[in-house]
Amino acid sequence: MDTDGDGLADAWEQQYFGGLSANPGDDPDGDGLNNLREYRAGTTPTDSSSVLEFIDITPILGGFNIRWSSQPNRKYRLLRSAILSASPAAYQVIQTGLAATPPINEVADTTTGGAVFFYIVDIVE
Ligand SMILES: [Ca+2]
Ligand SMILES: [Ca+2]
Repeated sequence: MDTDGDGLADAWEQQYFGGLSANPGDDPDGDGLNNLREYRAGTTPTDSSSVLEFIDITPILGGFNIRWSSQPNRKYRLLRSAILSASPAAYQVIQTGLAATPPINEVADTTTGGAVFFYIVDIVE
């Protein structure tokens, strides 16, 4: 239920903020994820150490091994671009529907052909 229609479930707002006054665009813990993204990622909006982020991206034969922090009951997709400044919409989806294996998800992208890429990890559901 989302009675104030801000995209944040009432129970979630109550749990972390004690009411329905949380704004989806605010980032009260200053970790770079706003409340809406914390809600979707399953991270804690009042704890800056709880965040969706890459842990490391390590060169391997034919590409990179990519690890990120994950939360239960989520699915992720991995995108990449050869151009860091490309808009997220221009990033290419490499894999999607990746089921969470908390606390860490790991994917080997061995399709880079030796090129350097920049990666984005995103929530599918
Ligand atoms: Ca935050
Ligand atoms: Ca957080």
